[in-house]
Amino acid sequence: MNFDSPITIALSKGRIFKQTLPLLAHAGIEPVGDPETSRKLILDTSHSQVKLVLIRATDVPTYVQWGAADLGVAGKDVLMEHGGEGLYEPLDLRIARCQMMVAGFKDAELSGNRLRIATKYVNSAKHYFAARGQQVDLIKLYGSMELAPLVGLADLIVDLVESGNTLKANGLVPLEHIADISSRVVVNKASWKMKHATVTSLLDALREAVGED
Ligand code: PRT
Ligand code: MG
Repeated sequence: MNFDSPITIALSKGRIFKQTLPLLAHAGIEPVGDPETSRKLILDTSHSQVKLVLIRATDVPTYVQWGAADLGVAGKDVLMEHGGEGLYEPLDLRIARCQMMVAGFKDAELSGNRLRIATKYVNSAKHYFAARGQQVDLIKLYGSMELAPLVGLADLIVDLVESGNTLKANGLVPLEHIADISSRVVVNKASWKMKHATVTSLLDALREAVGED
């Protein structure tokens, strides 16, 4: 692949990194060294024009929005919270898939007003309940949402569900589907214009790797 411009790609460690690697490899981009064991935050790749930066999943849209990375890979959940300002979202990589759900005890009340909802996804939860004309109190948490109903902190939670095992282990069930989640490529709007040829050829290679021709 021929890249005219240097490109920085923002990724988060963990499932997004692992599942993006084979797609990048299809574009001829492989990290130098073992990123999972290295503490380096900026990785060179087999392609002299391409660098990877490894950051928290929730920070990916911010880095790309401000042009600290030209593009990145982020979960739709993270993008819905961020709002998408300053970003294009041209490609669904169909990786790291799960569902955003309302969850709680099996017999939980879903319709009343002033329900307390604990979640990391306050914007998504706010929109979801507002669209149903329901007023709810949102409690922002940064993790372990499943605990909230068990200790009486909240009536319901909004969280990501993959196998359902985490909910089950805590005596909870998925109650309502909010959104299908997968990871998307996001591109900085200025990079899209200034580095158009390079961004386009990278996107083409990724699109081919995903199998969406
Ligand atoms: O973990 P860390 O705090 O470092 O950051 P992060 O949680 O943002 O990163 P990571 O790597 O865990 O998640 C990155 C992205 O993966 C998310 O933004 C989602 O788009 C996507 N993804 C896909 C998931 C899941 N599946 C998932 N199952 N992210 C989180 N989970 C969690 C979920 O929150 C719940 O705690 O796994 C648990 C449920 O899994 P099951 O299989 O028990 O249902
Ligand atoms: Mg996590």
